[in-house]
Amino acid sequence: MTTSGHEISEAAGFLSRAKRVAVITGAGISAESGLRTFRGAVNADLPADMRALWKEFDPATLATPEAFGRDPAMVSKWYDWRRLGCLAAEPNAGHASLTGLQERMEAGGGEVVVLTQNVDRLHQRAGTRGVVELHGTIMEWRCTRTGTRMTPPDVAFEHYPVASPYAEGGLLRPDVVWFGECLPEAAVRAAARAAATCDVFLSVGTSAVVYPAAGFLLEAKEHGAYTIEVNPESTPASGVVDASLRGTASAVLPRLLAAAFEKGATL
Ligand code: BJW
Repeated sequence: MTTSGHEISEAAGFLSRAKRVAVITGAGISAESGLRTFRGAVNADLPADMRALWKEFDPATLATPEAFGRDPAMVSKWYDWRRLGCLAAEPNAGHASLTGLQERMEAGGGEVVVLTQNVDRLHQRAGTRGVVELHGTIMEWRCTRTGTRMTPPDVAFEHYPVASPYAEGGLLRPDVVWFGECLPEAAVRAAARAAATCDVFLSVGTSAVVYPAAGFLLEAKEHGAYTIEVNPESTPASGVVDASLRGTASAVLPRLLAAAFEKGATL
């Protein structure tokens, strides 16, 4: 089901009057850049290699510190494969819309903070500034001994696991947040502040099941923000938000923002 013009128009009205907007994004916003989501329904229109990652791979054997401890070669190789996929991907109209919203609102004295669970850096490549990376980034790797971060070259590592150049016996691991690991403190602080102070909170392309990230929408709502979800499927957030806009990010965001820009005000 696709969202109606009336729903878009009402949400756009709130957006056009907002001074501060917080946006949380998930894997769905990058799906149209060719990157696989983790969960979600299998879309029959998609080729098999675009199926949700957790339908083909087991998160417990790949996305936990214990998995890396057990089999660092396999985990590193899998993440390096995904890193190369991110490098090959291009931002899409969904990412570009959020950059446009940020530029337009900042020009009018407003603020847009993009909180992302994505590790792919596509928001930054689309020109969004100050992106808060809640789950780190696959584009940087860090030494297991010293914590030193580095940006790998644009080609696959030669051997797995990857020996750290920074400490004897250390390994390089992707600088992402695995299950059971804490999110970066500064990112959590920035997200909590954005959620507590925004007038509109927009949730785009996330299944809203992974915490603490999924909690920021609830915090924003408790603080009185108008909440909007953009997702082709329903999620646990759908029953909570003020506007649930059904459709893909690249279809809905340009429509929503065009309607908001038309309504003017601070935008
Ligand atoms: C489109 C679309 C299109 C498709 N347009 N949309 C409270 C309750 C229960 C459990 C917990 C809790 N608090 C903490 C936990 C434990 C755990 C957790 O949340 N588990 C739940 C899954 C049950 N959380 C953690 O462990 C976190 N750490 C933590 O809490 O630390 C404190 C602590 C420490 C020790 C002990 C206890 C507490 C860390 C979470 C780390 C998540 N890491 C991953 C992997 C990152 C690295 C990698 O890339 O591999 O992050 S898991 C994976 O899920 C990834 C994502 O960022 C994250 C969220 O997924 P996302 O982005 O929502 O994607 P999908 O695929 O789920 O959804 C895509 C959506 O897009 C779908 O809805 C589609 O419909 C939609 N879509 N096409 C728009 N074109």
